[in-house]
Formats: sequence, C-alpha cells, structure tokens
Amino acid sequence: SIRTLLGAAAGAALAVTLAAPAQAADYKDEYKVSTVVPAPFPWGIAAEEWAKLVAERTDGRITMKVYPGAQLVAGEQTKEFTALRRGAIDMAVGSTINWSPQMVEMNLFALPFLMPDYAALDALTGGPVGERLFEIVRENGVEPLAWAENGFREVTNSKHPIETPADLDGLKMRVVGSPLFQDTFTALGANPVQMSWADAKPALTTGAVDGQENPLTIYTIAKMHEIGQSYVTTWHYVADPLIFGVSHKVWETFTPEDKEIVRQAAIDAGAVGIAAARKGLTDDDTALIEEIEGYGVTVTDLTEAQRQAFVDATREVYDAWTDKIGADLVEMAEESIANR
Ligand code: X2X
Repeated sequence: SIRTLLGAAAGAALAVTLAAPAQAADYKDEYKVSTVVPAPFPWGIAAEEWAKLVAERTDGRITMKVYPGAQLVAGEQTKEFTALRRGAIDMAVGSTINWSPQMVEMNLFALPFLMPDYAALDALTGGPVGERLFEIVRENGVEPLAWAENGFREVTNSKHPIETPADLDGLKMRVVGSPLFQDTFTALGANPVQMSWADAKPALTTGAVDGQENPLTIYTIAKMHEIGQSYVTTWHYVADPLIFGVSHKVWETFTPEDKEIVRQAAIDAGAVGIAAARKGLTDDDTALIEEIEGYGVTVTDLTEAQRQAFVDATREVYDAWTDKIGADLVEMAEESIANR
C-alpha cells in the first residue's frame, strides 16, 4: 500500500540521516585556523591551501577559515599555542618562534647559525629531530600534521650595511618570540626590543626601531623597502619552519577517515607553502634578491670569513641555549645536519 511505501521511504531517510552525516552532525560549521600573516605571504598560502584541500576532499564536511594577523589571540602571536591547546583556537599554521614560549625545544631552529642551508633545515624537519618535536607538540595537546616554512631570517636596517658584528652596535632591533633572540642580538651589541608583528611595521615606519629580522618574502610582501629598511644582509642565521596543528579538542572529534584527509591535506599544503617560501631564494633562482636590489636596497652577502665572525660572537648564546633546549636534542640536530 501507499502507507507502507511511505513508511519504508521515511524509514530509509531516517537511516541515512543517522548513518552517514551522524559524524558531520558533531562537526562545527567552521574551524578557525590561526596564522600571523595572510596570503600572498607563503605562510598564508600554506594555510589557505590546507583549507581548500580539506573542503574539497571532505565534500564540505569540514570547513576551515583562515584568521591571519594572530587576530584570534588579539595579535599576541606568542600566545597562539596556549589558545590552540585549550581549544580556544581550533587549528593553526604556527611558527616555531611563536610557539617557543610554551615549548622550549622549539628554540632549536633559533640557535644562531645552526642551519647553513635548506638541506640542513630539511634534515631537521624530515628526520628524527622533527619526529621528536612533533611528539612534544602532541604531548602538549595539539596534533602536529606537517611542516611548512616562513624561511631563513635575514637582518635588515635603515642605517648602514651590516658586514661585521660591530655594524650592529647600538642598533635598535625589533625581535619576537623567546629571550633567545634578545640574547643573540645583545651578544652582537645591538639593542633588541620584543614586539609582535602587528607593532613591528609601525615601529619601523616611525623609526622607533632601526631594524628587524625576517624572511625576505616577508620583507618584500610587507614592502619594507618603502619604510626605510634599505640594508639587507643575507646571513641565514636562523630559520622558522611552520607547523600545521589541530587542537586535540577538535582532533578527537574527527572520524579516522577525516583525520587522514586533514593530515594529508596539510602535507600537500606544506609542500606548496615551502615551494613558495623558497621561490627566488635558491642557488639556481635568485630572483627575489634581484627584485630587492631593484628597489635600490643594498643587499650584503657575507663571505665565509665574515659569517664566521657572527658565529663566533654568538657562540656563548648557542652554548647557553643548548642547555635550555636539551643537549640531546641539539646533538641529534647537529648530527642530522652533518649527515645531510
Ligand atoms: O613576527 C614575525 O617576525 C613573523 C611574522 O615572522 C613571525 O610570526 C615569526
């Protein structure tokens, strides 16, 4: 009869409602992803790509929205990890620098002159060091999924070329993250001042600070050549990789299938982000350096001997922070780099 047919149809509809999207019913309408900078910075590109791939591969079951400017923590980028582990933020693509106040081991990448090149950086993130750091993130309530990259951080200023540690003497330098940065710049004779990215550009514009350190993609996209940062030294002293992380508060609600999709999307987005971070900054492609020189900026490339003077001047900082980070981890890193 018609009634039986209707009953069966209703029953089938109910079964579908209960079975398939029962998982999705627990999901939020939107997952908030924290970053410090938006696209077209490589960092923002990585986060946007992650959100895009997840939306596609989950047929919209998981919707992620990127909130740049560390706005989910009112611009206080060094509090991002705390908010993430508590579940106040769902997800983040976060810098090891900004997460180092909560996990001292993240300072590894900020040990002055530990990593001479991209191969060294890859040997850390792609080897036992990366695994250990991911364990630490996980122990702290966040699921780490993949690496992306902000980049090698080069020093810039408005006064004169920096070729020797003495050239940093008395310069007011904006830094962020942990006291390791203060120690490094103090050892070099500069006056470091801690401030967030939100405050950095105004401080550089008004001349409240003389210089800063950041990857050259940040320098060009933020147009630092237009605010008087006319001297760049490519000293490669530290780099900050980025970590794709999901708060365990959110991660635990995902089905095994969706966990796998979100993880693989992060790995794929990481590759896109790393390619963007290195574009124009490799041995066979120096286009970004030429772009910067085209703005009338003086770019100083240190000789091996010149670089060694900076290594020597920061050696005590390296040793003191090796104790804080953990001698075992630093040794593991040095070994991975030596065997890269
Ligand atoms: O604040 C910075 O310098 C930046 C954007 O590079 C980081 O978030 C570490």
